[in-house]
Amino acid sequence: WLVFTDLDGTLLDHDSYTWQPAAAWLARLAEAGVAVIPTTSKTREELLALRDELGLAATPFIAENGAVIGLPARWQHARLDRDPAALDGLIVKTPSLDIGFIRRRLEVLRERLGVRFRGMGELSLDTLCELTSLTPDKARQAQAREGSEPLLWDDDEAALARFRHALESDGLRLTRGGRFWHVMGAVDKGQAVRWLIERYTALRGVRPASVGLGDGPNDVSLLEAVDHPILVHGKHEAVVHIAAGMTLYRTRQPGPDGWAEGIADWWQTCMDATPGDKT
Ligand code: 2M8
Ligand code: MG
Ligand code: MG
Repeated sequence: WLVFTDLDGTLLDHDSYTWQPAAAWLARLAEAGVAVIPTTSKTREELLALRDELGLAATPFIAENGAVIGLPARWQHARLDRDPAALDGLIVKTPSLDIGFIRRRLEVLRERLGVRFRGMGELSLDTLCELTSLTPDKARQAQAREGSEPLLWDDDEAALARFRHALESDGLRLTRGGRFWHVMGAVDKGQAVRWLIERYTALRGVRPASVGLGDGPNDVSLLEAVDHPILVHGKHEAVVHIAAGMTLYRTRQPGPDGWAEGIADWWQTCMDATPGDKT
């Protein structure tokens, strides 16, 4: 089994970013050899710091909504990775558009459509800290974007619809996180999840079963890509559009408490029920 999990509002509390209520389950999964793969809007720099704190340094990560994928040594493939960009044993894939290109397109569209928004790269560090309650160090890591730009939308719904349409005609995508809207190339979390499932299959010769946890609209593609989706109760639940006929576990609690609740339910229904190999 592989566990793909969103961070903010899912494994981490939306405001305090703590994961204490989920810590016991993280330890138990590590002990059972189940890989937990962060699948998030956060940047590579944020992930490199967080994965050590979370004890997830040996598993891959999906950053910037699928625009950045980090592969640790055991997930690298002798034939598929001829990547010279290996840093500290980590290979990073950037299947999307470059941040410079995205920011230039955003400026052009803002001018052409006359819409109002602020990109994360335009916010002062103070404003960003105030908005997100991140420390200055972490806020700086959040600003180190590579393939997606978070936006604060300062305009109305009609303007947003026009903006979304114009982005799509440009080959860009808009998705919604907890506080920000996010713009990136033609990638999403689900695509990156499927890519990692393929990679695991190529390395091990067996297809892994998968669990996914998320709380927001940008997690729908992630939930659709896994065998066992868990929707963590959160502030945008009303606008998380789940396809009719899709079965998923909805947690009662938000954030890391909901994460632990969903994982406990999955463990009971899928793991305790099946003897044998749990990895
Ligand atoms: C942004 O992401 C969250 C995720 O849902 C949001 O949209 O609210 C990103 O900029 C991320 O890099 C950052 O850590 C986070 C901080 O709240 O905000
Ligand atoms: Mg979230
Ligand atoms: Mg997220």
